[in-house]
Amino acid sequence: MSQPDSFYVTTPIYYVNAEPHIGNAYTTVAADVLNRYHKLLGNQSYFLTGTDEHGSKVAESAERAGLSPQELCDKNSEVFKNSWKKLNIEYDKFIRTTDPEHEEIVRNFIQVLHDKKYIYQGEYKGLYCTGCEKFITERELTEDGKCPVHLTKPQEVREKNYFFKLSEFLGPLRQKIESGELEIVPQNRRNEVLGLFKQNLEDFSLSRERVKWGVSLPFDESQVTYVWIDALINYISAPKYPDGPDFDRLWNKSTVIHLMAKDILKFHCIYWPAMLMAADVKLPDKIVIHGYLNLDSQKISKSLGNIIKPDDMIGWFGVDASRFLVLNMCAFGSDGDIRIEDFYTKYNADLANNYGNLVSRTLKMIDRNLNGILPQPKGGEMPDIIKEGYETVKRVREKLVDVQIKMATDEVIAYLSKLNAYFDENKPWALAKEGKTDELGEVLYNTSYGIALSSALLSPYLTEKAVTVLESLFGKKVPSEVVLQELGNALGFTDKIEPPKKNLFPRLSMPKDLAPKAEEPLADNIIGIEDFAKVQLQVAEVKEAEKVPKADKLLKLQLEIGQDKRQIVAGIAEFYEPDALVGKKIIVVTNLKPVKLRGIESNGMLLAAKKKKKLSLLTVDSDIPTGAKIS
Ligand code: ME8
Repeated sequence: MSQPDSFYVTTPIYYVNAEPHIGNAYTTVAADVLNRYHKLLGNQSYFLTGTDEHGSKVAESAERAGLSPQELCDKNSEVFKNSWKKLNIEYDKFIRTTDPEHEEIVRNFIQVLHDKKYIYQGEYKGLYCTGCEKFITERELTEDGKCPVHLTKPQEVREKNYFFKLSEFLGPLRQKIESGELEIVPQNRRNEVLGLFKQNLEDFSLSRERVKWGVSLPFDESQVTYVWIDALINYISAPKYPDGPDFDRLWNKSTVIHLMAKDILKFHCIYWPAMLMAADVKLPDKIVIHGYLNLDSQKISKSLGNIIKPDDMIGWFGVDASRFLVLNMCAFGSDGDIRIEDFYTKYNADLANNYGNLVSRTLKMIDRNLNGILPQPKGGEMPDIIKEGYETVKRVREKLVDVQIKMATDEVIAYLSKLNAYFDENKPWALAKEGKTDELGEVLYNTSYGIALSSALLSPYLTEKAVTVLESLFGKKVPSEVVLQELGNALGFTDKIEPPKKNLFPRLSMPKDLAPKAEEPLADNIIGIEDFAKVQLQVAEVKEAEKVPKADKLLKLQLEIGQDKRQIVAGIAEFYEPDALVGKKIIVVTNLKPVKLRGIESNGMLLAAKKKKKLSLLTVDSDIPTGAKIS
């Protein structure tokens, strides 16, 4: 299949309610690397990212910060831009959904759907999670009724809304996904999307009555466009749907690739293409869905507050290595559990040893033993190690067609390992000692050739350091794509090769304050807080108390615990008269399995301190309502 030569790569547009974290950086670096790879391999590529600025989530954050929604958006979209700048992200356009041009295009697009009669009015009732900015079903909730992502209780919402006739497009859309006309990768996510068609996919509401911070509907100004619909339209508003000068080139004539994590798959793989079909607009070509970066097995997310910021990474490893590491800890498509020490291990293995050290050893030997001059190859067949380099370029290209970014990188790293082995097996230091200058020149030329190819292939990540290496080898700035265009030819290295002034990637050890705290060995009788948290303790008031007949030690107590009434049987008759207990506030374990004592049900256990022949009930030292929990 011949590849089109023009690509249009997008990331999700991120909510501005908080700062970017490495989860957002993951997708953005992936898109940036993909965009740079396309160009490196001789194609045209355009890269769009931006911020999602409407909706109740942003409005609520603004209110908490004492700002107007627009002020918060202006401030935080800059934070995103700055973070991306620090990470050397080179986007072509940064779209904001509060851009007036975007807002106008949202209204135009919705009007088209309305004119084509794909929008109707209805009433919406459901559970809404503000964190997700979406309705969630009872089935999706956790056991205690919370959103599984944000661990907050959703709100019950009932309002008049406008609905999109999704049902009309489900059949044709499914067919487009099955036939690969709309390609969803990787395969397991495609299957997940196809699985959604078997569930009850209903027409969805595309407007909101309660929400004020949004783009008003063109045919009913009392409602705003649902933030998700507003956001999805960014992909066509950026090239100015329907007839802006770039629309045809970027949307219709390019391979459109949307990148995102699995959280927003339904919006992108079902709602968005269905809306485009309704408006007679071409569909995206490829939807690429990656997994989550997890920290301690929990998704890194703003709402959960367990974030690593891009700045943290840059502080630990510098820009180039951060770009490399954030993307290459796990297969693109799978979830990756991050431990910070794994970043250090990978940094040292791939960048410090495999790449940086090889560059340094090779260039130093050329400088010292060959006066900085590599001999031209004798001609004839290319040596295997260089042919292997060409094969690597080919394999990288193949992996990128499937947007298997990590696999593409692994090809380069594997090639660098072979190059290191070639260097070590040929012992250039011994050749130098023995005065075998021709052979030495050949080994160092071949290694430098491999380094040049690897640097070109790593340059989408190592935007600064790979360029420095190429500059050392060629004596001037040589774009990576030019190096790759020379495949099959001898490379014209400079006649004054100098080793980089500074160690490219010095070995690093993890600072002590980042190391996970060693767990204290627990004595046999020590429990963790999670064990204690299993016991539910509450304040109760004794309403009635009486002796249990024929049992000297037992009292039967009737308790009030908040709204709850309970009976317990306690072995305190030797220490308390029943009447003295009435009105007392005591502490009770309220999640004990009920038991029967002398045939009487006891539904809880009171707490008391006991030593020798003394017993004292635990109580509270100020007036607090019954039912109050103890922690
Ligand atoms: O969903 N691992 O914005 P958002 C990997 N505004 N990727 C992660 C991640 C993690 N732990 N956490 C976030 C929205 N991401 C909408 C999008 S698009 C029309 C509207 C990345 O700020 C990943 O790409 O919540 C995910 O899909 C996106 O951030 C969600 O960003």
